[in-house]
Amino acid sequence: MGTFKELILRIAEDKKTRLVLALDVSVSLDRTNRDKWNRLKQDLLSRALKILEATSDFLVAVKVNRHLVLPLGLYDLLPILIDEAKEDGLLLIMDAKLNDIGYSNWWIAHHYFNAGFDAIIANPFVGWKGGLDVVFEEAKKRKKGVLLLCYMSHPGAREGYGQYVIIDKNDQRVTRQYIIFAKRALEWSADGVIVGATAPEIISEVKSIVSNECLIFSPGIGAQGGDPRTALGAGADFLIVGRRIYMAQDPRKEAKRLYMEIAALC
Ligand code: OMP
Repeated sequence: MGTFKELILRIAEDKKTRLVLALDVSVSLDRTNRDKWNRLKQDLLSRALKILEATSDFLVAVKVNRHLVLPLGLYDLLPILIDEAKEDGLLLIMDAKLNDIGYSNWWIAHHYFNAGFDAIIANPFVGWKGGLDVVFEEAKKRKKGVLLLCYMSHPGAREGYGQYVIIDKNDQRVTRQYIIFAKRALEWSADGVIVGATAPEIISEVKSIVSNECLIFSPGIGAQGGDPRTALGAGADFLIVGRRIYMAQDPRKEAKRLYMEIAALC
């Protein structure tokens, strides 16, 4: 069994695809309607499984966010979906955006890895010592992947990920926060970084730093305005796509359309 990076590249090569589905379907569970909970949760699981079945031919991985984990439950109904994705030969990425002290981060990552996730997304803002060090150790021990946020896809990303940081107090030299994060991803041996497809010029800058050592995953295609051609052209290795696929009239058709578009570009 290889590392997460090796596995995802192998699947990408075998299936000729670079598409990660963000399976963010969800449901509102109202405490006053507790009787309905089980039915609504079962309906949500069926919906998610249907989308997975329709699109899995075109995917390398499925990214799950709390939209789905919270209503389905990590050790309740979610394992059914995880097993199905694994049977389809897909990897599972947990979008946890880990952002806490090490002890808490460790437990959160430990649970997601135990539940079957192959990689987890973390926020480098919390730093190494007593922050993400234990997550990387746990991941390494279990051959799991860690992907670091580098520059997010929403407009407000510039306020944090895009801020200027003084790197030398004496001569007031500055750099951008995402440059520091890209270098940190290399230093920490992260499997990948997340850079929004909405910022292709930043994808290029990050690519020039991480080269092929660290994979670039780009969300923000479609619903957030990013474009597959521009993101891949700038250096993204994988595209993370949610609403454009699962909200489409025909998710299979939409996933296939993206798959063909990617195939023509890679
Ligand atoms: P769509 O906008 O529906 O395609 O979904 C994008 C998915 O990627 C969602 O699950 C977001 O939470 C996630 N995401 C971003 O949209 N932007 C980011 O900068 C980072 C992520 C992420 O970490 O996956």
